[in-house]
Amino acid sequence: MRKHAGSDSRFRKNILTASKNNFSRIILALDLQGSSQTQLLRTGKSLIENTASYICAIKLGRQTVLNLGMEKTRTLIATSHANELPCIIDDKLGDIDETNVAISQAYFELGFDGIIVNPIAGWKGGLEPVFKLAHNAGRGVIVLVYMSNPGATEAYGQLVLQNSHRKPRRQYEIFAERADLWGADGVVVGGNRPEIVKKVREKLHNGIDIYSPGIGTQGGKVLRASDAGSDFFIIGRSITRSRDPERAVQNFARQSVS
Ligand code: 3DU
Repeated sequence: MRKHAGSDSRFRKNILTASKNNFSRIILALDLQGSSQTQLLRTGKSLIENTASYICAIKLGRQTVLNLGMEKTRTLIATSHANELPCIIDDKLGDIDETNVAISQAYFELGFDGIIVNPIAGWKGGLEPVFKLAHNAGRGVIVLVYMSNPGATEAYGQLVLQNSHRKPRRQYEIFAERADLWGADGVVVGGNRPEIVKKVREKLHNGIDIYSPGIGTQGGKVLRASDAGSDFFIIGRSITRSRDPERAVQNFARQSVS
């Protein structure tokens, strides 16, 4: 397959600018659930406002959009932008092309700056138009390469025999190569798997950033992931459920740029 042009997207510039301005490589994962839409919006806004100076982006889980509804999601994204923070939707998108395009278009119209996709859909008739749509609009595409949950070994870690290779290889290595080939803006690798982060880092040739969830509540450590090659750290509950989210995020931020 021909190599696709890497993106020089506005998304990548904006996240780097926010990261430099705030001395932080922390992305706040806002997973809002469990109360009324009005209360969820209030909670989300206050979490953004209390942590904005110590993070470089916001990531909303799909459940946040479903629970908030479209209009309040738009308001939350606007709050993120008012604090000069890009906002990523964690959809793990992986359907056929037309469905993928319809979903990503709706997200981009809401104001999202980047989207997380699942490479299992493949390029042709799968993710190709999502990359085109995103990159034409200066948005980012981040590809799942290895998740953080224990069961991720079942698929991302499985051995795969491809026609083009004699020896079986791990699924995640193939996904990392695809992300490189497709011109992704980033890949997701669980930060609680530093040994995998290291291997993925070696596979990425286009300055593609590694985004690592799985820090804090799921057992990963910023410093270990960072030493292994993670660029950004996606952190939710250890901040949002802390008694003092501002202090929690400050600590993570300090570690993320040390
Ligand atoms: O465990 P935390 O509360 O810090 O949240 C991590 C976030 O990152 C959460 O939104 C989850 O859906 C997402 N995520 C993973 O935790 C692991 C992955 O492999 C991919 C996304």
